[in-house]
This record gives sequence, structure tokens and C-alpha cells, in this order.
Amino acid sequence: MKILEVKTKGARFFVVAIISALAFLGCNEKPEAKKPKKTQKPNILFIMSDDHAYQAISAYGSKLIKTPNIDRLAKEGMLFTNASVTNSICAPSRATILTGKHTHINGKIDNLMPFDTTQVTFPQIFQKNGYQTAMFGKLHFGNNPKGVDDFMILPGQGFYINPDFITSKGDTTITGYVTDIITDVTLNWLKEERDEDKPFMMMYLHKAPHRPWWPTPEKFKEFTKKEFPEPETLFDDYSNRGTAAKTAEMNLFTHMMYSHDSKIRPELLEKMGDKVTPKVEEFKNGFYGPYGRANREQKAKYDEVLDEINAEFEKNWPTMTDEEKMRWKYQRYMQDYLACISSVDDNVGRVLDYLEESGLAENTIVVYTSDQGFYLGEHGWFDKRFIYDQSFKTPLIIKWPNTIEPGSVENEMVQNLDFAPTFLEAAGIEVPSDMQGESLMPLLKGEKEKWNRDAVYYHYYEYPSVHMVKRHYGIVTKEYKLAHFYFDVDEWELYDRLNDPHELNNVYDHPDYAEVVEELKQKLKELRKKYKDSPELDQKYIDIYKKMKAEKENDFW
Ligand code: SGN
Ligand code: CA
Repeated sequence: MKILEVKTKGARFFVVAIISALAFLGCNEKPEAKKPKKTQKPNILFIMSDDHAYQAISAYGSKLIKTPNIDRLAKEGMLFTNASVTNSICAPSRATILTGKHTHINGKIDNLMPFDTTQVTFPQIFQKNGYQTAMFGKLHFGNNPKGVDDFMILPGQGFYINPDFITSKGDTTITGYVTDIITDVTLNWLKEERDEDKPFMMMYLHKAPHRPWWPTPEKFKEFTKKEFPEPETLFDDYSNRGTAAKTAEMNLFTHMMYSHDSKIRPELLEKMGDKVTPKVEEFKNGFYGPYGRANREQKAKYDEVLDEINAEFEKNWPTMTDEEKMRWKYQRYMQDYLACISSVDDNVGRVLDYLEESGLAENTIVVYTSDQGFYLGEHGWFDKRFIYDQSFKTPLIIKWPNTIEPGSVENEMVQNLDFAPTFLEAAGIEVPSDMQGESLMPLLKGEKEKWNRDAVYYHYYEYPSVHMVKRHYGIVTKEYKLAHFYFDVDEWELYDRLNDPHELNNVYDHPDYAEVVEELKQKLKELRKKYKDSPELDQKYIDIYKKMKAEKENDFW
């Protein structure tokens, strides 16, 4: 065993977090495993990354990266090809998962709206029903988790390098790389803290691959040498779409930041002056904020790679065409984003290995998902928020030995809304009647005839705000997607999912689709009623936004 030093903020003493030295050093020697006691109830290991696009998982047919460890779950479990979120942004997604309710009901409609902590979250129900519970990693919720026996979470978005953490025992800073650390702590809990007489429900939540995509120095070096295929819609001009796509601020060419995102040093940008076009406004401290966390030794390793990127930029940028610049930004983005994912995959592998070695795997449900999908250059974009596929859908893989047929693929429309009822039913715990999701048990057991959902509901609110994606709600069926954008526009969009998979043509006004529009509008109305959403509620949330904005002036979002 090795002791990892954890510096307690503002204090002179050290808190110690015990971790397995062997796992930490990546050695091959097997950790000594405690013998699992047979409990009837299954353990649940919920693994969630932040902003992990399904396009970057090889089990989903990625052309960008191999994720052998996440793929293991798909080989041994069920891969959902039509899993989506109810509101494509971090804290709202987490609130939906924890409460089993849409965000207009749980109130966490955007990242800044406070969460009413008197609401019941599903870990509390597990805890009450005899489960040992824990949460490690990124919660990004504004308050500490309830219903967990142990937790260590990042404050807010958290840092990639030498991150700070909040624990039940106080605030700490741990030297190392965030994805490795969250895994070390998770493994340590499984090995040392687990109560063998109880089943466990563990939430293992990665920060990666969230912006600004800082990989380990080793992966940074490896991935900057790679070149990635471009998506077909990289140069989308947003014609045949509504105002929302045209006014969103998430285009790689126009909005991706040189320094914060592409890792060009601010001094070089200043030196090059007008030679750097297009002009993009940078976040204050966007580069030195994250890079500045590194110690001397770590910086030296990053510098080796940064020097090369910066030298190339200085030499080539002034003579590059706009098209070449877009391509360069895309490659730089993918190099860092995918390098972060590579670390997630390695670390998921470490945890899966431990489950196998310890014998826990047999009675553990393992879930891999993300808090939403993400644009990897599709439509020229990064970020998320839209009801369009890449951000509306999210990866979902579930492994459950002896219940789920290994290697199965499920194309039914499921949502993060369904997670809490599913986990509760799997554990034989009663699902509260006010949860709005459906348990996925029939699908997991291969009893498809017991599943009868034909449409899902979506509602995004965080506007005006970073990336400027307008408020919208909509209905999605396997064939169509109908959305209403509102607040400072009143526009409808309809996409024919089967004939226009890239969602490039809004056919809302096309006479051939008049009947579809009418039918879907009626269905949308019914769904809004079913989930207790309404024009009055839309207005209520607009009023709250305006009030908060007025109180906090310009710095609200
Ligand atoms: C930060 C990001 C944005 C991102 C939001 C929300 N900027 O503001 O690009 O859309 O978070 O993301 S950065 O400072 O991280 O680079 S979320 O996943 O937390 O909802
Ligand atoms: Ca996210």
C-alpha cells in the first residue's frame, strides 16, 4: 500500500487518502481482492463522463478512436443506439438522473438555477434500503450530494491538473491527473471501504472530456501526432435551418478560442497581432488557468508539445486559407478531446479489471454513459445543447451478467430520465410514483413487447448564455423531430430523421409534411401534458431568468 498525500487547503496538515500503489503505478501485479460475499441484490456501478460523444466510442462505430475498455461493456452487455437526454447540458442532466424527473419539474433547468435539495434523489433511496453508497468525481450541481456514505467531488467544473476536491471531511488538492485520481479513489473505496455485508451503489463520474480538453502530457504528445477524419458537415452553412443554428456561438472557425481551446500561448497571440484571423474573444486566463495548475515537472512535459504546436502556428497561420484554418482547428480539437477520452477508457479498464479480479463483476450492473452528447465538428460545431442528434443523443451501455444478453443492441428510445426507475427496480426497491421515467427492465431482460414508448420529450433552457443556443422544446420519434424555438424567436423546425440523417433540411413548411406536422404537434401537446410542462411554466422560467439577470446585472451567466 502507498499513501498519497492530499494537501488540505489552508491547513498545515495532510489528510491521507490510501490508494493502491500498484494500481496507481499501473503495474500488472494483481491487487489483493477481498472475497465478495454473495448478496442477493445487485451492486450498481454508474460510470458517467462529461461531454463524451457517442461518435468517440468504438462500440458505436467511431472512426476517430478505439475505446477497448468501454467496448468490453458493450460486448458483455447491451448498447443503446437511441439513448437521449431530456435537456442537453450538465447540471440539468444530472438533476434528471438523480430525481427521475424532467428539469421543468425538478427545477434545475440550467447550470445556474439552484437545486431544491429537499427533493428526493435516488442515492438517498438506495441508502435507506440497505445499500452502501458513494460518489466520486464531477457532480457540478452547486451542492454536495445527498444519500451517499462517502463522496469526493470536484468543485464546479473542476480542474484537469492537480485538482481540488470537496470531501465530507474537508477540501483537498491532489497532485496528478483528474481522470486517474477519480479512478484511484474509486478503486480504493471498492478495495478498502466497501462493506461486504451490503450491496453498493457507486457513482464514478469523470470530468473528462469536458472543455478545455487538457490531456495527460503523455497522451498530449501521442495524440498531436494523429490526424482524424472530418465529419461530412464540417463546413455546414446552416442554410435550410432556423435562426437558432445560425446564431449559435459554437463554430470551430468563428468561436473556438486559440488560447483557451487550441492551446496557443497568449504571448504568441499578442506577438502575432493582426496576423491572427479570425479574431476570437478569449476567456480571461483561459490558458494559464488550467496550465498554471501544473508543477514545474509537469509543465516541462507539456511544454515539449506546446512548443511544437505554437511554432507551427506561428509559421503557418498567416498564410493559411480560411478552409485550412477550419481544418487545423478541427484537428487540434480532436487531438486533445480524444486524448482525454483515451485516459477515460484506460481508467474504466482498471475498474473493470478490478471487478473481474475480485469476483464482484458477476453481481454488478455496470452502466457507461455521458451527461449528454457533443459535437465533434458536425455542423462545424463543438459543445451541445441542441435537440439535434449529436447533443440530444448520449452513449448508453449497460452490462448485467445473467440478465442482459451479451452483445445485444437496443434501438428503442430511452432517456436519462429512465435511469433512476431502472436502478431502483433492478434492486427490488419500489419506484416513487412521481418519478417520470420508465424502468428499462423489460428491455434489459429482452421482453421488448412490454415496452411501448413511441416518442420522447426534450426541453432546453439556458439562453441567453454561453454558446447562445436558443430555448426550445420538442418531440422526437424514430422517424421525426419537431422542435419549437422561443424566447426571442417563434420558430418551428421539423426533421425527417430517416431521409435526412444529418438534419440539414428543416421541412416544417414543406407541403408534403403538413400532415406529419399536425400529427406531431398534437402528440407534443399530449407529451407536454403528460410530463406536466406548459406555456405557463415556460413563462415562469423566463421570468425567473429576467429577475435573476436584473439582480446580478451582467455577470449572471
Ligand atoms: C463552460 C464551458 C462551455 C460549456 C459550459 C457548460 N467553457 O462554461 O463551453 O458549454 O461550461 O458545460 S469552459 O470554460 O469549460 O471552457 S457543462 O458540461 O458544464 O454543462
Ligand atoms: Ca456536460
